Amino acid sequence: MTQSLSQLAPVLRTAYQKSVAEYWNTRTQDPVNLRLGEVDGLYHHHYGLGDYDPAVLEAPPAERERRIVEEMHRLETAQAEVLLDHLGDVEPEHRLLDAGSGRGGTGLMAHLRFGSRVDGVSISEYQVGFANDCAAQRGLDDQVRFHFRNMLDTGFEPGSMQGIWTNETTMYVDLDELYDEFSRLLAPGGRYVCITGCSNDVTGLRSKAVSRIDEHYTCNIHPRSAYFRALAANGLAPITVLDLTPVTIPYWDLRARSSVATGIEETFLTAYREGSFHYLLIAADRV
Ligand code: GPP
Ligand code: MG
Repeated sequence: MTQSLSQLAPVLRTAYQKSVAEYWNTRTQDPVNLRLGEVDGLYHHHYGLGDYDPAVLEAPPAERERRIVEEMHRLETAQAEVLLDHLGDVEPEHRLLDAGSGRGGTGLMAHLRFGSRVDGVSISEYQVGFANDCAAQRGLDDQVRFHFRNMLDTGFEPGSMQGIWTNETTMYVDLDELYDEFSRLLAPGGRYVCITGCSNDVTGLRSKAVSRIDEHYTCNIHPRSAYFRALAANGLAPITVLDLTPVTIPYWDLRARSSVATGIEETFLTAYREGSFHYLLIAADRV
């Protein structure tokens, strides 16, 4: 693995990137992610998919919170499985990149599923350290590595990656810059998978609820059409597009009733239900 000359430049290059790094570096006591990750050592920074078991809400008080946390974690892990389902045929000799790797949950799952070497990049040094500790605890630190690098300029070799994914991270970057880098990194025929929240530009400009989500996470949610424009402009041809909105709503419903709710739950439910926001999966091939 080599680093490009540009990688010698600072990882954080703009005031915005510094504020995003600051947000994730100081978010070290977040029960909504830590309590869930403690269930099995896979720490996620994305939302969930699928129906929850309503019995968890009726569990006796001594068990109720634990069962809700386990159920939310199951739904978040199911979301990562859906993402990995769309990476296509990945062999152990292939390399994979997790762009915006958080605390490393999806990256570890990808290695466990495919046997491939996985690299993750994040602009949060705290998250990189946390994710590498998780990999080491599983004895996988030679196969799954997390790096303090910018996903807009990763320093990995051209054509070195068979698969790349972004699991709820594209709202932190300019899509043209991002897909320019991915198109450089992907081997011909390599696959990119994106799960994201996007605003619905069919109905006009962003809604109040979408603006609230941006404010809450220090992000800039893109309109739906921006994804397809930027993919096409950078040699990435969509093969699958799934609207996951109906299958993520139960997760938010359960999360709103849990003790780990953060206060953003009703905003997501409003945005999804009013149709101003979608939860989308896009898989695209490098042409
Ligand atoms: C999930 O992370 C959220 C983001 C990466 C940013 C916004 C995503 C959108 C789809 C708009 P998290 O697990 O840290 O969030 P939370 O702590 O709220 O569970
Ligand atoms: Mg979370």
